[in-house]
Amino acid sequence: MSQDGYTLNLIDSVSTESAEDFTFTVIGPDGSPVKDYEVEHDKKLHFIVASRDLTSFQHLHPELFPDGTWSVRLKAPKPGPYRAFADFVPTGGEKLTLGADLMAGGDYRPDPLPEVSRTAEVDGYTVSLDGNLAPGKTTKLTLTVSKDGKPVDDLEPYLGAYGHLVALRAGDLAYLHVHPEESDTAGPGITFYAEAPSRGDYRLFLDFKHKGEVRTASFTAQADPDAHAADHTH
Ligand SMILES: [Cu+2]
Repeated sequence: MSQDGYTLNLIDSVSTESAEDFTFTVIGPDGSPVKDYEVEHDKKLHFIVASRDLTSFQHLHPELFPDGTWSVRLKAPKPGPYRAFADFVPTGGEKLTLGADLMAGGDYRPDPLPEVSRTAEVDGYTVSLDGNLAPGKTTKLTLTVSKDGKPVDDLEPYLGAYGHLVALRAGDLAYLHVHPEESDTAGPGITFYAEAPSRGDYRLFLDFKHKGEVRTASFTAQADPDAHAADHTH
């Protein structure tokens, strides 16, 4: 929840009934809310809310008020525990990802983690995953979008790239660092570099934009110790 003297401070609770204003602050090393942020991937802050069982994922862009309060409309799709992540760069500081837990009241029925799969379907799109995560190594992942059996080569830029990938470890929801490869082709393949912290199961969420709409394709993947490290350094 805290890193380098910064803390994610969730203020509101979340409801399963209706979308409500959800507010939070990032408390800085001086004890007051951070008001100045660098723009990264087109936004000052990326807010991810995932259910503990990893069957629900929301990637949101809250509004910043001058006093350092962030606000976004938020609804939980079902009761139970969630983890929220704020991904940002405070002005003059380093990139941070802070997490905090929140709970949607009601009867919690966790769903099992979906089976490991190399393809995901969303709204008539098929997204296929090439490459493997590997514990302790950076590897290359390529996601390829098609529709009705045809490659989609007119993806639209979203957050400064042709796709945005978030990867979370099953169980503790550890957040992986993923970097898009700079590309000037608009699909059908979108390449990322990711490093898994350990063996185990992970859930990958790819946001991509086509014909004006952002969709999310979700995959369960296992970190493979035998996968080859990518020839790519950060
Ligand atoms: Cu974002």
